[in-house]
This record gives sequence, structure tokens and C-alpha cells, in this order.
Amino acid sequence: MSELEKDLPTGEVTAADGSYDEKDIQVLEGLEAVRKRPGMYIGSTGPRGLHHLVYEIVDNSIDEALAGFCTHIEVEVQPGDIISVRDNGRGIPVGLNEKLGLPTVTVVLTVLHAGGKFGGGGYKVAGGLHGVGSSVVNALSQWLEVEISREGHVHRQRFERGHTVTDLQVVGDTTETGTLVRFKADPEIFTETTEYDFDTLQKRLREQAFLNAGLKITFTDSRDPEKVKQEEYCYEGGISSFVEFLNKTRGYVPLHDNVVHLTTTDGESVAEVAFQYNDSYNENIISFANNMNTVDGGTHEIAFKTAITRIFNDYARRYKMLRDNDKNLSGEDVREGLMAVVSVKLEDAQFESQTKAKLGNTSIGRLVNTLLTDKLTAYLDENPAVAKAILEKSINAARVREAAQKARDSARNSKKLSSLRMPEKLADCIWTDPERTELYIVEGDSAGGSAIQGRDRNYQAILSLWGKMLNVEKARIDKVYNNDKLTPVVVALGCGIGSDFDLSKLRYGKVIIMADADVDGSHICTLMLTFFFRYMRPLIDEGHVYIAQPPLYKVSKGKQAFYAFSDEERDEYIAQLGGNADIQRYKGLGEMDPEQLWETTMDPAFRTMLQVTLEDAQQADETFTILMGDKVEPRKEFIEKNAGYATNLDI
Ligand code: 0RA
Repeated sequence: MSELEKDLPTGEVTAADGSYDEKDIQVLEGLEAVRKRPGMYIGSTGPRGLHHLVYEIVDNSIDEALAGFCTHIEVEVQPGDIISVRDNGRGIPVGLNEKLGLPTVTVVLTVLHAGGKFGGGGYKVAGGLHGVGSSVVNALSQWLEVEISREGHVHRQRFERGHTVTDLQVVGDTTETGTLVRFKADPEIFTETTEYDFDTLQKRLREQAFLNAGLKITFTDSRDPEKVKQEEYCYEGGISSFVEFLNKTRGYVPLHDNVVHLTTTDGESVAEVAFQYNDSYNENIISFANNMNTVDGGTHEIAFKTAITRIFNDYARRYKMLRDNDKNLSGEDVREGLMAVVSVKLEDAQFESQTKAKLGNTSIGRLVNTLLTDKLTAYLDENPAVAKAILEKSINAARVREAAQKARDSARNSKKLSSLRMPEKLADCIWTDPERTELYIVEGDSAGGSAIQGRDRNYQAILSLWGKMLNVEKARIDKVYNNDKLTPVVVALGCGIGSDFDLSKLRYGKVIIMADADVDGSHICTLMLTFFFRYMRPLIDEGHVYIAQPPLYKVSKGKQAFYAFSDEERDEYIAQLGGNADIQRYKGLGEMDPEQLWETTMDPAFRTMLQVTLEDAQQADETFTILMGDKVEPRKEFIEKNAGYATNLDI
């Protein structure tokens, strides 16, 4: 008998006739498997997996909206981090499921892979972390309650850790229809935290409102009864509104008034794109397949890029903006300053890549291509001012690119970047095997000195940076190449930048940013991450970038001493030492002597490091754009919003 069966009070999950048969055992084994290997179903049991529970439940309501029966979804985070998701759809069916002899809703919540996706209609999402079903959420919840309004009654059922604890009961009458799911993530599974992050949920819910034009999503955070936050997202413009929102929040100025919004369908498939160019040098294409963010792109995104490159080149030739002797605009030229959302819906979506966030269906690529060929060409012919604004920017980008190429070639010729002479500020290590070596990028000379003395010089190299870093946002790539702060980083890593980047030449397997635990330090981190994100993306993709975590305090009494990495930890140690402890606060890395720095931050046996994910880097890139971009308004907004966190933000 399995553990789960042993726990189960007899007769609680049983068929309608009271027998405890084969099917029930299958049900139990299914949910037991989810609790045994939660990572297989929700990716992780960290904060990402935790938030995934919410997305899973909300997605079911969105499917009901896609099917045309639901107009409003209310999501609330209640005290104790309880999630409540209510929709005004048809309500999950409550009648008996023939095969299992249980109410359909019970089957949906207790049988693996019997999610709300059955019964036809809607778009099935195959693979990935998506669409694993409500039963997975149920299995991973300390408790879950469902309340369904349909057929004149309110029906309720409760589960604990996936076990049915009450039968589906009628608890009242109603004239409405809809589904309410409330659950508490199980702290036994989510051992790290069961606390939700407002911004993460807000971003996702708003995104879903943009992707489903006209759908109203209300988001409430009532965890602190004194400060209840409530927001409502409803966008009649759909992904056009999304593009406007993205330009506005990043502080970009649009180059043309209206967002270009094109849609087409082919049978069950829908392809939709919206874009608006802005005055920045960045390219932003966000793509979705069946409302799921395809961060690794795929056929729809590739088709979009290829099509706009071709169509803008054709237009430029046709209207003599490019002469016969001019080279074609490159894809990068055409995408400079582009803010775009590509959204496709299709049956049997195929997801590829390690993260299952890359769309593989070739037919949808063809549909996107047809959409742009037919409709963008016509749009540009009818809106010559828009075409002109975009092409002037692209043609200028091509000129700059050619100039940068020349600068690069000359830099190469003078053997600046490719020379083997390592930067002066690099204290290299002895070993050369990148599987074992690490590069610490350290802010400031005094911290650099401590790191050099404290390190294990066999495999730890130290590169000291000093002074203010280059503002990458304002700089163009040609300036980055000849910059005296970034060049040492590029040379030390050995793998070039931008289109020349070659990961196989990387000289150190771990690239560790070590900065003070203060606002300036986090600023340096943001700058470095932004630089890596823009110019050395594979370094982040392949998990080579880390952030060192130096302690904030040393708490000591007599011969005992502890390092504390947070205020809470400090207070714990003080208590542990019986109060009256000596507290040393490290204002900077430079205040630590070499042994302390080694012990706390550099010794692989004891140190904690954060491995930087693409999302962190993207976040840094966004923060950086807000902090450093030359648009004043959003910067002010950002500082006001974060005033509580950083009082000495010096920008
Ligand atoms: C299958 C069939 C029907 C509704 C649903 C699923 C449904 C599922 C969820 C999950 C969250 N909210 C939901 N709302 C509806 C409808 C069957 C019918 O009434 O004919």
C-alpha cells in the first residue's frame, strides 16, 4: 500500500457506489506522483513553481473566456497567501462522469491530465509546463476548495493535499454561473516560500488581459487588511494596447501615432501582430502561442522577423529610398527601435527547446508570413508617412552598423581586441581549464586588492573595475568596442561581443560579479548584467554568470563570530549569543580583510552565489533602461515607486 493510501481515511475517495476500485487507486497514484516529483509538473518548487499554481488555475478561466462564456476573472491573494480565482463562466460541470462514477469537477481536480481542456473547444496546449491541469495544483495544495454556481445551485467540495475530504455538496441556490477556486500552496512542498510576489502576478495578469481583448481581470492583494491593493485590467485594444503600454512604461517616444495591428485566421489558427517603432535603439519582440509567452521564440517569431525584413526592403526599393547600389537593410537594421507583440493561437501547439518555450509548428510560421505579406504591404502603401518614419530609422541604423563594422575591423587590425595581452587590472589564475576557473569582476581597487590576496590563485582570477561604468543605454555598439571600462572585461573573457561572440573561447567557466551590498553595488550589477544581456547573451543563457553574496554584518562575542547576510540573520545571531554582541557592519567589500572575504564570499565550500537567469538579466535591462535612458518621466516614476527602498539613489 502506498503512503498516500495509508493516509487516506477509508471511503473518502470512492466511486459513487461506494466501492474502492482500481480507478481510485490510479487516481491516488497519479496525485502521489505529483507530490513525489513536483518539479516534473510545475518546473520547480521555488517561487516560480509557486506562481505557476496561480497561472494554472487562471488559465482554466481564460480558456472559458476563449470559449466565449466568461467575461470577468477575479484573482485575489488573501491573508495567509491564499489564492482565490473566480470567473463568471459556465461553471465546471458537476454531473456524474460515467467512467469514474464521480462528479466531473471531482475528476478534473483529482485525475492527472483530466484538466479543463476536455470537451472540445479552446486551444490545447501541448508540452511545456502549461496545461498540466488543476489536479496538479490540487495535489500540491495544503487544501483546495471549489465552489461552482450552475444549474440553479451553488456546489462545493474540499480537498486536502489532493485527497477528497468532502463530497460535492449543494450549499445554496443561485441564478448565476461561474467557478471559484481557493487554495493554499502546501508548505511541505514549497519549502522555500509560499509567499506570492505582487509584481510577478500583476505582470502576468495584465499580460493575459492584453492577450485577450475585452476580458476583464481584477487583481486584489488583501494580505495586509490595512493596505488592500486592487487593480483592474481590461483592454479593448488587445495587443495594440500592449504595445502602447510597453513603449510608454519604458519611456520610449513612438515614431508614428498608430500601432500597426494585423490579424488573420486560417481554419482554427489565428495569427496576430501589433507593432510600433520608437526612438530607442533596442529591439523588443514579445511572442506568444496560445497565450503562453514563447521566450525562446520559434516559427511565429522567425516568420515575423523574416517577413518584415523582406517587406521593408521591398518597399524601400520600390520607392527609391534604397538605391540600386545600396545593400539590403539587415534584419537588425529593420528591428532597431521596434516594439512588437506576436500572438498566435493554434491547435496542437508543439513546444521545443529546453525550457519548452519555443514554438515548433511550421504551418503557423506560414500564416504569419502570409499575414504580413498581404496586410503589411497594403498598410504601408496606404500609410506612407509611417513607412517613411520607420525606414529612415532603419537606413540610419544600417549606416551606423557599417561604420561600426569599419571601427571593429580597424580595432582588429591594430590587434587591440584580439591581442593576447591581458588587461593590467586582471590578476589571472594559474589553471587554464574553463571547467574549473572563475573570474571575479570586482568593483573598486581596494576590494580588488582584498580579493587578490584572499583568492585561491590556482583557479580564481580577479578583474578590478574602477570609476563609473559606461552608460550602455546611451552608447552605441561602436562606442562599446572602444570603451576603456568594458574592453578589459571583453578581453579577459576572451570571447568577443555582439555578432562576433564565441562562447567556445570563454576563458573562465564562472563569471562572478562581486559588488558592495548597497545601492551603488546593485547599480554596478545592473550595468554589468545589461552589458552581458545586450552583447554577450549566450554567457547568460548557458548559466555562466553569477552574483557574489558578501555578508552585511559580522556579529561576535568573545571567541564566537558569525557572518550575517541580512538584518534578520544578524538579529538571530545576536539573540543566539545572548545579546550584547559586537556588531561590525560592512559598508563595502573593501572593509573586509582578505581572509574574511575568502571565508564569506569566495570559498566555494561556504559561499552563496546567485546564478543569473535570462529573466534577471532582462529585468536588469528593463531597470537599466528606466534608470539610464534619456527620457526623464519614467525615471522619476521609478524613483518615486522605489523611494522606500533606496533613499540615497544617486542618479
Ligand atoms: C468543461 C466544460 C464546461 C466548462 C468547463 C470545462 C469549465 C472549466 C473551468 C475551469 C475554471 N473555470 C471553468 N469554467 C468552465 C462546460 C460544459 C457545459 O456547460 O456545457
